[in-house]
Amino acid sequence: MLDEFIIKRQSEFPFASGDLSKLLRDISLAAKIIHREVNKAGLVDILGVTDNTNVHGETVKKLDEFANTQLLNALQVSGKCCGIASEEEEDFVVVDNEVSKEAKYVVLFDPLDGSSNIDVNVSIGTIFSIYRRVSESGPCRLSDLLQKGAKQVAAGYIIYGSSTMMVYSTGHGVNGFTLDPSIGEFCLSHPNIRIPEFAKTYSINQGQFLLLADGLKQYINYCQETDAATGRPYSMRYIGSFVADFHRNLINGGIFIYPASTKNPEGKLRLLYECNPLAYIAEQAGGKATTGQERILDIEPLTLHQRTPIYIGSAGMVQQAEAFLNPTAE
Ligand code: AHM
Ligand code: MG
Repeated sequence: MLDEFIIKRQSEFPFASGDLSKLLRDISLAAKIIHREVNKAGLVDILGVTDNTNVHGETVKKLDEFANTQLLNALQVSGKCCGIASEEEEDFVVVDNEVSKEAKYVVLFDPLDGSSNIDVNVSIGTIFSIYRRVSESGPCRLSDLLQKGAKQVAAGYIIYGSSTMMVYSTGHGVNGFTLDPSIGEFCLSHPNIRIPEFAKTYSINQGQFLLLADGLKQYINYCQETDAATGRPYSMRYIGSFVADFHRNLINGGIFIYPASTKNPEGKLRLLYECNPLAYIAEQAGGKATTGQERILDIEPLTLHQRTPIYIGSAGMVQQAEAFLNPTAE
């Protein structure tokens, strides 16, 4: 069970206070509530929703707003976090209540990633990232949240797919837990996940091909060429939910790319809420995550909502893609 696993891991660190464990358990609890709503999303129409009001006269929230509220509530009452930043909130939230006085962590999250898939019954996910605050005391400041990804003390995601899974790391490998809905518990199903060095899947929104840099176009052409020795052509798999595309590639191997393009010169995905946590998981599983030029976890963030291009997944495949992007690099 997830709770037992978290507590067991904590007892392996003699000076651990249990605060990080509590945060992880709070996030997993919010995830169960989000799971419940995601699973009945299709019923909303049957239950007679009109003008955003359900049969009980309550306002029906969009699922991503619902997920955001659940996580904010869980973290605000946890007492273990002094600041929160969410992809859904313009500014960060200072948690300054009785129970949070000694809190030394900050949490950042994308409450429900893959929003275009919410209404069409395709996998979506929650992504989270935890840091130790850098300011000594008082209310949390922006600088506590603007830390480079290498400083994360834990990160993970919950995928709401054919089953719901929580995958996370506290810097000692990656473990995956599947929710057993009959008992309402996450059970350890994927211990010590390692991502294969090479695989035969690439994931990119290929509809944007003409907007891409020449080096990346050449890499995509390479993926499509026939070559028995390397198993090409590779298969292209793209769900349009970062969590779901990443999760598949984490388990089976592959590369996911959301690049810079003439349409999105900075890429699309957010550094703090999406790229850093999944880069942390990728590295902890033996994979790699870069912008095409530099390691994602080394980027010093300047703003909460900044974007970055990302190449993430099997280490050998990310290196190979980089070689096409930077042909003169050693
Ligand atoms: P969102 O935060 O609005 O859901 O956008 C992020 C999503 C990612 O999950 C996914 O990888 C990407 O957008 C897909 O974008 P595109 O439709 O441009 O391929
Ligand atoms: Mg998102």
